[in-house]
Amino acid sequence: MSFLWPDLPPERPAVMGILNVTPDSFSDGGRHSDPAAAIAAGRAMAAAGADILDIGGESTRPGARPVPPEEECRRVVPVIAALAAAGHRVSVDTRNAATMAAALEAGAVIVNDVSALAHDPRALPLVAARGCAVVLMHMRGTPATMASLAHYDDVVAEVREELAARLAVCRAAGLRMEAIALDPGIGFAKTRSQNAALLRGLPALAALGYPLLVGLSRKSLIGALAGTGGEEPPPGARLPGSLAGALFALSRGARILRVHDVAETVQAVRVWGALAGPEVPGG
Ligand code: HH2
Repeated sequence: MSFLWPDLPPERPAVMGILNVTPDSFSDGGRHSDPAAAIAAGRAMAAAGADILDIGGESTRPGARPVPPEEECRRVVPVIAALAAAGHRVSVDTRNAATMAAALEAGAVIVNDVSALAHDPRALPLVAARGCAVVLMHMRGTPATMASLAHYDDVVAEVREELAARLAVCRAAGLRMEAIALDPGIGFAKTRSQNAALLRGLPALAALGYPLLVGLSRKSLIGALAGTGGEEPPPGARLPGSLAGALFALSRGARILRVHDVAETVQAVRVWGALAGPEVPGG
């Protein structure tokens, strides 16, 4: 299947910068809650090399409280409109069809839904009608209930089966299949060891034939793997571990990395790509 995401470079991995316009996101909550600060942060990410700006107005951290779509739109639409008007490729991180519609209207070109278009029954027909690009992420339950649903005999096989089932539903609903990217949903209804198993098992998910997006930036898996003697670095101190995890994900077939630290990731990806590619540039 060819990769038809809105004109992303085919020859190198893509970097998606995370811009949460929320008071409560696990890592950057409250940093960009005023639109001007969020727009400036988005411009800075684009200047640092982000291929996509992923704008969200609802935290999906474990136990987070749902945000009504009206409030979510109030948070994200002005930011999306300004960044899309400035020529940046914008995705909207939402589970709500009303927010998707308003975001697409404001210039977003990708819908990133942690529920794989299952949370809101109007989301699937909306994305099918618009023909926009979409990220289908694996999760069980909701951010409020997912922690109790992390039971798998074989996490890689079951996540693959559940994503394949979602793909079948999307196909039947008339989605543009070449505009879909899949995401294992690191940290969503998985324990830390299940998250690690999924990263190792990415080739089995890539075999479904869709580009893989991976989001592990600053997540608790990184804290756990980086920690020593029971002490884990807090989210803001997880950059080195996040870069190591990102490069590992690329080596296992990830195509798009969803990250907080754009400039650092772009540099790491560039070096990794040059070394892993056929020739080292520069002679
Ligand atoms: N992770 C988060 C949110 N959205 N979307 C995709 N496709 N993949 C992910 O792994 C993913 C996601 C959670 O991270 P973050 O946005 O930094 O935090 P919060 O949900 O607290 O806003």
